[in-house]
Amino acid sequence: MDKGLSSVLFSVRMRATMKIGNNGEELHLSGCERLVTENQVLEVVQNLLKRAEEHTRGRADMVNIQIEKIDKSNVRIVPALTVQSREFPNVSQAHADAIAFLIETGVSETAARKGLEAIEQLKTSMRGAMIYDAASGNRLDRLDMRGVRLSHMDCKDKNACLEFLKRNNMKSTKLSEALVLASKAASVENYVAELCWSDDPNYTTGYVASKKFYRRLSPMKHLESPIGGRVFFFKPNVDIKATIDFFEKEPALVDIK
Ligand code: PML
Repeated sequence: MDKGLSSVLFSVRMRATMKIGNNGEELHLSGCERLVTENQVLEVVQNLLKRAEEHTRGRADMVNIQIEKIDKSNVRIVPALTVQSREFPNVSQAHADAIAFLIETGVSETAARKGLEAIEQLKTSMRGAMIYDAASGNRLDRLDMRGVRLSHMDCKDKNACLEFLKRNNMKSTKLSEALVLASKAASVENYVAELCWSDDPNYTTGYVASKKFYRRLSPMKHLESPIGGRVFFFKPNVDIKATIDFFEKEPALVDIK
């Protein structure tokens, strides 16, 4: 790796899996993305390894860490979505609010309900997200459990990001990581909305996002449920290959204030 070049950043990506069942089927446990300067790479790798080992759903059998040099001039700066929060007495009321929000952003009721059911009906965690047509509710990405994984992204200013988490009373980085991901996704052409909740059995807050807002909703699932996932809704005329390329390959730093 080149030394001392301020014109480069490093994308550090971690993915952890565990083996389940008699035939050792691979279950996605956790994944995380950072975009950092060269002198931060080692520390970030250590943190990501620790995180893979300490996942609430179990201990990883395989951890894959990829480090890739990125030319800073290719990195896009993306504004963070505006955060809102709503709490409900139960999951069905939170889901009703999610559906209403999706419809307001331009997702059809059919597509909104199909997206919600798609997450509810998952049997295990998916590595990536599903992409749905916001009008018909048909799935547009490859129809498998891999889904589409957003990659090459981070907060633009790490201190501002820590301040933001403090202001929101968050001990974990789940909120800032999800906000980075949602903001990068929302910046792409033909994006309409997103629906997501975590597969962490101890974490019941999820969110819906539009081109402007990131609305946190609680509870989006029952405590101890290991089922969570992510659905993006796009306009029917979306170029799905270009969108997946953007999600997976284009580096972005999100300006969280
Ligand atoms: C995930 O683990 O990818 C989903 C995280 C959801 C975070 C919701 C929030 O706290 O805003």
